[in-house]
Amino acid sequence: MITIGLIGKTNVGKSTFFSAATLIDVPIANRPFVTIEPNKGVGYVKVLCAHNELGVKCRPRNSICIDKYRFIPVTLVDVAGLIPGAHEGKGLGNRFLDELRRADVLLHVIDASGSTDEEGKPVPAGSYDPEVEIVSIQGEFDTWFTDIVKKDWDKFAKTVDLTGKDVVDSLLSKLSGLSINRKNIIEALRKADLMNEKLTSWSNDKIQRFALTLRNVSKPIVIVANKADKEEAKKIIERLKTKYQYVIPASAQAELALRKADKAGLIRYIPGESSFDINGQLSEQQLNALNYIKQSVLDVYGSTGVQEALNIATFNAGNNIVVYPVEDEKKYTDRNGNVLPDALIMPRGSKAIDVAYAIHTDLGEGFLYAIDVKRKIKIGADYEVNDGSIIKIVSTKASK
Ligand SMILES: Nc1nc2c(ncn2[C@@H]2O[C@H](COP(=O)(O)OP(=O)(O)OP(=O)(O)O)[C@@H](O)[C@H]2O)c(=O)[nH]1
Ligand SMILES: [Mg+2]
Repeated sequence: MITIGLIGKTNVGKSTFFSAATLIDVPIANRPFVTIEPNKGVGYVKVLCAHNELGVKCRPRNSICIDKYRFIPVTLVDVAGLIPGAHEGKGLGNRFLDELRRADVLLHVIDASGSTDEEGKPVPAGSYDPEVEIVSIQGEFDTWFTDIVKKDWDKFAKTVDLTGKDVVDSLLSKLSGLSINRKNIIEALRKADLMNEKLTSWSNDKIQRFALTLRNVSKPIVIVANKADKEEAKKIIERLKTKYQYVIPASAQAELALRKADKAGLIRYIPGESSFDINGQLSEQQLNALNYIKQSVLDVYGSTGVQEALNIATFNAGNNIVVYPVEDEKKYTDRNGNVLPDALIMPRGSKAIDVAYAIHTDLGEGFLYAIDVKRKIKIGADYEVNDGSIIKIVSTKASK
């Protein structure tokens, strides 16, 4: 399962986002440093389910299907808030970032309404420019990451150069546990223009450049412009969109309210949609709250942004695709007759052999060939699978 980490200044709505995405109750309050212990839970990314184009009714096992959509689980991690200077121990410091070592992509939640100052204290909306915190909080994260890369560098570089070990392999094992793969290391070496330089000759600046590039490729960041329900957020979001690649206007509070109302049976709401249906009698207060969400969020931005942020993080920034493995290529089932049972999130560029290993090591080890079910062709280990592919693996070893 891929892991999405939430980072951000304190009191911007990280835990509200976490709770909205996972429906796990966690402490939320309008003051700094409410979260101390990390929260870990399961959220879902949403794709159009393959059952639509096949005209079948699916029976999912590892995921959930609602109407047209397949919801595929991802791990979400919410940690304590950062403030500038956290790496020097300010606020709660940044030691808790260790909880994000395994993150594959980060959501940087900001208070786009500018209603919390540098230290997360409430201030009038629009009176603080959150662009400042984009730079400073990402800087805190980068410092933490760079320190890990730099740790024991001299000794590491000498050993690698002396023994003539493969640089990529050595970096990979030095940084194991940071959810970094071989491709990430090669891309970072290339982008930082350090491909053919001996490690012992890297200056401090070069190590720094490598670390920052590696952070960028291995843990890309999507900005969640939260508290977008407040009027003051509009202008700020427009400006940020012109400067950063991924800026998703969001109201975690609105999503949390809609998901809770749906769970309570008051409304019918599918995460990520632009509207909801009211089920039955609601109090005037409930209707007013829903109306506020409709007018200040859904009608303005088209959704609450929470689902979109998870999707953009996983598929765009994280560069992943969805693959459906099946055992019966005619009926699209597993051996128990479940139609389109699993939806796997795989890195874009994955090959048939990678799909086999992702299902089960045995399938990978005994790989003979595979079938691209939609295209009805036999494929080899090196065949690159597409987004939405349905794949049957034929192996000398059966998966358990
Ligand atoms: N208006 C508005 N308020 C929000 C939104 N999301 C969160 N809040 C409020 O912002 C405050 C902080 O929310 P939290 O989720 O506790 O923030 P956090 O980033 O986890 O904060 P710490 O754990 O204390 O660092 C709470 O009062 C939330 O109700 C939103 O989308 N809109
Ligand atoms: Mg929190």
